[in-house]
Formats: sequence, structure tokens, C-alpha cells
Amino acid sequence: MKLEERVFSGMQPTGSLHLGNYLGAMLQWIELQKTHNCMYCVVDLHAITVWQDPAELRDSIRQVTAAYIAAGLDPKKSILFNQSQVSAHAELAWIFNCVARLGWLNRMTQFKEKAGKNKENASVGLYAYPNLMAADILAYRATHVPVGEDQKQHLELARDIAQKFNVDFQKEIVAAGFEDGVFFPQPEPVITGPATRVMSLRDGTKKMSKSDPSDLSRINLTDDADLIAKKVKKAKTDPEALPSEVEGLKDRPEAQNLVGIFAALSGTTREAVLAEFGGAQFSGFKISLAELATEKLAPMADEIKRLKAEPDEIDRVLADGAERARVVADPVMRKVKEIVGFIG
Ligand code: AQP
Repeated sequence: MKLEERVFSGMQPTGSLHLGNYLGAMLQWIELQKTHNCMYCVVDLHAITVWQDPAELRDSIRQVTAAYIAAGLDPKKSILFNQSQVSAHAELAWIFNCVARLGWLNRMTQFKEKAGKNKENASVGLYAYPNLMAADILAYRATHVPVGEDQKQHLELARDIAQKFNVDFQKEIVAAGFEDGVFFPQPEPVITGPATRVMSLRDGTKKMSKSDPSDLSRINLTDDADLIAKKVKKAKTDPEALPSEVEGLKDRPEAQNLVGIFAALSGTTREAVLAEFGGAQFSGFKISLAELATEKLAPMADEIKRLKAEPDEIDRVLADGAERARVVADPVMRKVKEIVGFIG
């Protein structure tokens, strides 16, 4: 089982994907697809760590799959699938529940944010979420994980789990034929681009998120031109004109966010955007931003709608992806079981 470079990443089907998901992660996914073996998962097991209505969940799984394809992920080239169809994720997550330490999970900021004040009432799954994420990646011995900045801490935990597993079972790993004692790789985060953390349109200090109660806080990949224009127009800004240098964006979170979004959507840098718009008022800049966002996103929204109208076709893509994912995960899981000391 030679270790090859492999890319793994996923999104939760907890609603419609938004611009943060697209710029923070998916643009990198599309790039990596050109050079690597890639697996892109719809992480439905993660979604149920908070309550999901079953009918809505089913619809969101198809919606996210449609968005993957509409954004440019090719199901023939990359493996597109949903997590719950491949049992290796849940099996390996249990083993990792027994490798990871409570102290490690206690440090996870996402759990604290999502559980809020009522953490006694949060699901055990929400707490153990990072162990499942480590299993998602390592069930395929994936080496590269393109994500937004908010996932950095979880990725570090996945690296710690891989390392501890390799150390705890060193003797067995060598006996299983891995002479260097390395069974799991240390997965590398790939966090690149001008918009690795896209912020809410209503509050430049908060991450753009599917679960934000205000729909005006995000641009969904399913929004039409009118809605995009409305949301950009209503986006919070400060009263100053745009600066001509990037340093001038300091302490101006909303300006920083909108300039970053413009740069990412147009495939340039923030410097280039400010060279063009420095000194302009937000009202004019917002018109250009709305036009750019519509040009890039509206065709994707149409394509998502078209694909969603054929749920059988989406289900077929997912079933095919799951079958190909199992081919990669099964031999890894057989070795894991042998290493841990299970029979059969
Ligand atoms: N605002 C963001 N900026 C940049 N990247 C982002 N990502 C999410 N939000 C932003 C990246 O998208 C990928 C998938 O995220 P996810 O759907 O699995 O979960 P999340 O990070 O929890 O996203 P949300 O929108 O905040 O969902 P909810 O509200 O349901 O929790 C990841 O690579 C993430 O970094």
C-alpha cells in the first residue's frame, strides 16, 4: 500500500452552499482536480451532529451534490459521494474516538461556538465531530485537504490523531509491512487564495455561514441575479471611501471582506482591486461587485436548478462515487483492523 498523494475534502448538507464555501474551499478543489486524485464528499454524518429534518436533509444532500457538479467538479474525474454510504467513515471514527484524548477535543473552538452556552445539551456527535473528520481523511490515507481557514484547528487534530495512532501501534504497523512505522500520513491543510475566510455581509467580524439566521448575511450559490444585487447593495460598509493600499483596509472588516470577495471572484489580488477602485465610494464599488458576482454565480444557480430536477441522476452519481470510494477505503480498513488487533 504505497502512499500516494490524494486529496480529500467535504461540505455539510445543512442548507444551501454559499460564497464562503465556494471561495474558501471549492475553487481550490476545482484546481486540484486538474493535478491530483480527488475525493469530494457530502458529509451527511457530520450534518446530523445538530438536528436535521430528515426530508430536508435528503434534499440538501442532493442540493450540495448538484452544487459540486455545477461549480465544475467532474464526477468522472473526481470521486463525488456522500459519507453515510461508505461505512469506513463511522468505523474508523470509533477507533479514533479511542485514540484522541478528551483534552484535545476540549480545546476545539468550533464546538464551543456551535454548542454555545447550553453545552450540556449538545449532542455527543458534535463534540466528537473532529474525530469523524480525521476518519474521513485518513480512511483514504489522504495527504492534502483543501479547506477554509476555520477548519485549520480540526486539521491539526487530524494530524495529532494520525501521529498518535502511528506511535501507539508502531510494532504492529511494522509487522503489517510498513517498515518505516508510518501507516497514516500527516494530512496537509491546503488553505490558499484571497478569500480563505469570507465574512458575513451583515457583520465583517463574523464568518459567512449557512446557519446564520439572516439570509442577507450570505450569498447562496442558488441566489438569482436580483437577490445577489439586493444582498450586495444591503451589505454593511463603513462611511469612508475605499483605500488605494491594502494597509488601508486594516480595522475595516467590511471593506476588507468585500475587496477580498471581489479579488477572489475576479481571480486577481486585493492590490489589483484597490488599484482600480481606490478612492471610490462603496455605492459604485457595490454595483461592480454585484455585476461580477452575478456573472460568476448566476449560471451556476441555473445549473444547480437543472440538475436538481433530476434526482435519480444525482443519486446515480453518488452511488457510483460511493462504490469507488469503498475500493480505496476497504484495504485501508482491513489493515487498520489487523493493526489494532481485531479478527476477521
Ligand atoms: N465563510 C467561509 N469562508 C471561507 N471558507 C468557508 N467554509 C465555510 N464557511 C466559510 C469552508 O467550506 C467548507 C465546508 O464547510 P462546511 O459546510 O462543512 O461547514 P462549516 O465550515 O461549518 O460551514 P458553515 O457555512 O459555517 O456551515 P454551518 O453554518 O452549517 O456550520 C470548509 O472547508 C470550510 O472551511
